[in-house]
Amino acid sequence: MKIIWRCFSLRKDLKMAITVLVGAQWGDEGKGKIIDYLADKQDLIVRFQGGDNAGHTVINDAGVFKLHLIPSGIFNKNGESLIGTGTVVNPDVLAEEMAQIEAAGVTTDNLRISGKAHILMPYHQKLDELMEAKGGIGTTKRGIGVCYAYKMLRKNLRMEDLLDLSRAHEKLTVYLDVVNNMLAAYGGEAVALAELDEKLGSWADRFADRIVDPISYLHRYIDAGKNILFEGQLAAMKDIDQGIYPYVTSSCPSAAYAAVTGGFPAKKIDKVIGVAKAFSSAVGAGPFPTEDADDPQIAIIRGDGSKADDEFGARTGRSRRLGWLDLPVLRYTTMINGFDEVALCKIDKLDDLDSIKVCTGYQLDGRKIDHFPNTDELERVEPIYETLPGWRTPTTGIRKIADLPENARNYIRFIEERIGAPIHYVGVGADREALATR
Ligand code: 2SA
Ligand code: GDP
Ligand code: MG
Repeated sequence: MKIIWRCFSLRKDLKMAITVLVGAQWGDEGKGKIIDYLADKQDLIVRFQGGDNAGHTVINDAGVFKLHLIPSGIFNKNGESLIGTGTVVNPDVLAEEMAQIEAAGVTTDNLRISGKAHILMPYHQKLDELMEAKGGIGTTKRGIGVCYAYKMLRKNLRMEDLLDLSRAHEKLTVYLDVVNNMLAAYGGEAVALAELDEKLGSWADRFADRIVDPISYLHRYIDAGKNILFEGQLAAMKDIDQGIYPYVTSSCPSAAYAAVTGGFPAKKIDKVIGVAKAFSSAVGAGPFPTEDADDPQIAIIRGDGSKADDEFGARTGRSRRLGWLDLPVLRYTTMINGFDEVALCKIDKLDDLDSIKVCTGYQLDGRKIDHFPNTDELERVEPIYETLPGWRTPTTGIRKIADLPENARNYIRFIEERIGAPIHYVGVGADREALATR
C-alpha cells in the first residue's frame, strides 16, 4: 500500500509542471513572499496580469523590495522571468525598478518581456488621474484601467512595436486623435507625437533585446516539461468580471487568466495556489463587510507604518482598510479558482490577540444567505461571526505547521474545513524563511 502511494505521489510530482499562484481575497495577501519562497524550484516565473499598480513585497538576503512589474521570482538565479502578455507595462517604471534591483547586486539578465504586453503610456496615467479627480473608485492612479480600456478599443502599442519604430509612429499618429479627444473631455492638455516618438526610441534602446515572441518562448518550456509558475496580481474580489464591480481593477486576477493570456490550454494547469491573509485588508472604495476600523485589536494588526509588514499600500503608501477574516469571500474565491493548496500569511500578526473573530456567513435583509452576494447586496450584508480563542504565543520562529500553538492549529483547521481547501503554508513573519509548512 505504502509503495503504491509513493509511486502515485512521485508521478504527481513529475506532472507538477504548471502552477498558478493568485490572491484569495482583496489583494496584498503576501503573494510576493510566497513566490519568492517557491522560486528556486521554478524554471520560469511569469507575471500574467496587471501593471505597476502592484506592490509585491519580497524580503530576502538581497534586501527589501516592493516589486511593481518585475516577477517576484527574479531572485532565482537558475530560472528566467517573463512579464507576460496579460500585463500593461510602463517602460519608465520598469527601467527604474530594474535599476533598483541591479543596485542591490541582483542580476536582471534573466528577465524577458512578452512582445504582446501592452505599453502603458504617460497619457494613460494622466487620464487615470483626471478621471479619479472627478469621482473615482480609489485607483492607484498608475493608468492601469485606462491602458486596459484602450487595449479593448484596439488603440495601444505593444512591446513588440518597439522593434519597428517607423510603424509604431504611424500607429500612434492614428491613436493620438482618440487620446487627445479624451484628454480634452477631462480638461487635460493634448500630447505631442514628437515627445512620444522620443520616448519610444529610448525604450527601444533599453528593452529591444528582452522582447520575445511569448508563444514560442513559453511553449519551449512547456514542451520540455519545465516548472513554470504564473504569478497573479491582486485577487478575485478585484477581478473585472467576478469581483466587486465597479470597485475592481481592469484585468482578471483569477487563475484561468494565466492560460488565456499565456496562450496555452487551461487544462495544462497542474496546480493552483491561493494566498490568503489570516485577516482581511483592502484598498480603494467598495463594500468590505468585515471592516472594523474601530476595534483596538485591528489597530495592533495595522502597526504604525514603521515596519515593512505594517498594513500600508506597497505602491501608494495608503493606509489599508482592515477587518476580520471573511470565510464567504474565501469560499467564493476558492470556487472561482479551484485552490489545490492555500498559503495563509501573517498569522503571526494575531499572536498577541486574546480572541479572534471570523465571519462564517452573511445575513441579507435579516435572512441568512447561501449565495455570494452581488456588489449592491454586499454593501448591505451583516456578517455572522464566531469568536475563536487566540494563542498568545510568538509563532515567528516556527517552521512546521504541526509545531504551531494548539489554538493556531485550530484556527487553521477551522478555515480549511469551511473553505474546503488545504492550507499547506503558514506565514509567520515577513522574511522569506518565516514560513511553516506541512
Ligand atoms: P487600479 O489602480 O486601476 O488597479 O485600481 C483599481 C482597484 O484595484 C485596487 N488595487 C489594489 N488593491 C490592493 N493592492 C494594490 N496594490 C498596492 C499594494 C496598493 C497600494 O500592493 O499595496 O499601494 O495602494 C492594488 N492596486 C490596485 C485599487 O485600490 C482599486 O480598488
Ligand atoms: P502581495 O501584493 O500579495 O504580494 O502583498 P503585499 O506585499 O502588498 O503585502 C503583504 C505584506 O505582508 C508585506 O508587507 C509583506 O512583507 C508582509 N508579509 C507577507 N507574509 C507575511 C507573514 O507571514 N507575516 C508577516 N508579519 N508579514 C508578512
Ligand atoms: Mg500588494
